[in-house]
Amino acid sequence: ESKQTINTDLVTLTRFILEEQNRYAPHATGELTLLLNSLQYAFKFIAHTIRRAELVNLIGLAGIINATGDDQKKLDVIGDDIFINAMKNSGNVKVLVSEEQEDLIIFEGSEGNYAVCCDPIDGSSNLDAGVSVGTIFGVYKLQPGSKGSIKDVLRSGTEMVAAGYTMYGASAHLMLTTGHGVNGFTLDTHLGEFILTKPRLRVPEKKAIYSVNEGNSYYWPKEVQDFIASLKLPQEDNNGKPYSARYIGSMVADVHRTLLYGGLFAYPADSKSKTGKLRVLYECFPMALLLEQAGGEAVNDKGQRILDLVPKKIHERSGIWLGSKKEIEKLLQYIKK
Ligand code: AHM
Ligand code: MG
Repeated sequence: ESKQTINTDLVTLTRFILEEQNRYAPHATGELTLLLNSLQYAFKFIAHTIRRAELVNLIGLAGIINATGDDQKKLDVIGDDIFINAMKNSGNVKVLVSEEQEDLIIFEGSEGNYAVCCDPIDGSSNLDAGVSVGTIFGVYKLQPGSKGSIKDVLRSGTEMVAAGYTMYGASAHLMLTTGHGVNGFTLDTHLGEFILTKPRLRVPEKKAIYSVNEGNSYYWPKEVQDFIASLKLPQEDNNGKPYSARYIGSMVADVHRTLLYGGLFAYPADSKSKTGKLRVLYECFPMALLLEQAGGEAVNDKGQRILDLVPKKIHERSGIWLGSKKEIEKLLQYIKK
């Protein structure tokens, strides 16, 4: 006879955020707490929309055509709309940077004190194959006295007050940091709540996994070619075995695996993408902050700390290497040679 126990004292994201505020900022206004609530609404809405997407399209194919004859909006655009509306209506956001919007958005009616940078659906080329995609976000507090301007976001990553991502996979997984470590939540779709499932997550110190688009190796600088080639040789610190390769092609999913299992994820600059592919404000910074807060590291192709970069434009790109501490050490030894 099996005894089933059920946890009747769940830590929901809302509870967690309130408790964290009481612990670290008891005199805070609670504005960031409200903003994080609006963010979780956007994640739930996007998660729900992605789950239904294929079926909704199938209905379209079966002959029920949109009355106006419009093309069905791509999920990228829908995700962006959901995110912008959630931030606009939160009342706490003054400035928004979205990968899908060329210009910075300033919410004129808002009295909010925060700026949010986001990639609403990262990895969207994978969507049709049902591969995990995600929303990446980073939050700045407006500069003192600012009424909302580009200066509120052209700042180093060390100044972000919160960052994370939600991966839409078998479940929706939210990884969050407010500068006090990393905590992981899983969406219980029936409760409609993110539940704390990975408290105080730490990235393993080392793991013989590398994750990079090797199809670009022809374009890589020599030292990157040599470094990755070196990982394919038997390793003293890996029972004499070479590294394993893992590459999903969806940053959120590749970083999620790296956070949980350890290893190295990279998207270096190359002769085709001279400044790299991934964007500083809403791809590199949030992931770098998460990795550091979990005990890992994130550097650019020169070995400089990602979080110390200061972008000159909102869609600036950078080469990036992130992962377990020991794996980044190996890289640094190599590029300093
Ligand atoms: P996107 O923002 O247009 O979706 O591109 C970002 C994605 C990342 O999720 C992923 O790490 C990378 O592009 C994969 O690029 P590639 O197909 O060149 O390997
Ligand atoms: Mg992206």
